[in-house]
Amino acid sequence: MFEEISRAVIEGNDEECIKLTQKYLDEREKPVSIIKDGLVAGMNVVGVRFKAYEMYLPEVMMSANVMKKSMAILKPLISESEMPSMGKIIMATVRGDLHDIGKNLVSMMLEGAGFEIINLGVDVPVDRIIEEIEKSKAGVVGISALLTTSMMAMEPAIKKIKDKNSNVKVMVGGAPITQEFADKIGADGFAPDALRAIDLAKRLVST
Ligand code: B1M
Repeated sequence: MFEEISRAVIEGNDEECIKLTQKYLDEREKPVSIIKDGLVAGMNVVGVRFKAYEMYLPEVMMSANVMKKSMAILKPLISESEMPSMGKIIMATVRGDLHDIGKNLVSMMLEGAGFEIINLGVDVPVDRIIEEIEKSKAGVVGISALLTTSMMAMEPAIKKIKDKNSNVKVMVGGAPITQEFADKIGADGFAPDALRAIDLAKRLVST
């Protein structure tokens, strides 16, 4: 039914995707169905192809952006009960680090998988994260670092977050981060890429 819009997402064709979104709405299709069976289905294919090295990063980012544009049209039309959130996740690049391409890609993919993302940006002080946990009641925090210097700020940040909110789960990622490092600094999980970040986030919200 929604193969055409899935294809538009996979091909990163924003004009086509928006045109089809509007067409389906005119035909009285449910916004939730367009999202789940069209956009998310397309993004799932992108994820699988990315993992299999059949698609590269710029293409994945184009697909995620295309999906975002259609989501902006569809989201205001649906109620919370029609499409319940998978959970809230606060995303931030650690203090001292200005890299955000990977974190934003992970955020977009998580959003596509149904999570509500609160993206705090780059160079984020831990106190800002803690303030947001209290405000949003998010259950998961995702911290990204791309520098071997800034990754050292992760451990004290995690400790402070956990001291204040013992139930909050912290996931980490970024090019220099390894599973071993994540375990050593007390993170609840590590994902090497955006796709595995989705699996990890699903696991963290259910534990
Ligand atoms: Co910078 N930089 N950079 N840089 N930069 C690197 C990281 C570097 C490896 C380049 C190099 O020297 N070869 C190097 C770090 C070396 C080190 O620490 N050992 C470096 C350096 C040194 C610097 C500066 C210090 C340079 C300078 O000014 N002298 C400076 C630092 C500024 C600062 O942060 N304080 C700097 C600045 C910049 C730019 C601003 C110019 C720009 C960033 C623009 C931006 O992000 N808006 C930049 C860029 C683009 C890079 C490279 C080229 C690319 C990074 C990137 O976006 N990769 C990078 C070299 C490289 O990696 N080849 C480099 C693509 C992105 C999709 O991958 O972020 O790894 P990545 O994300 C992946 C996974 O890691 C994972 O999923 C993503 C998708 O698969 N992931 C997560 C990421 N976050 C996750 C979070 C999760 C889970 C998974 O859960 C929470």
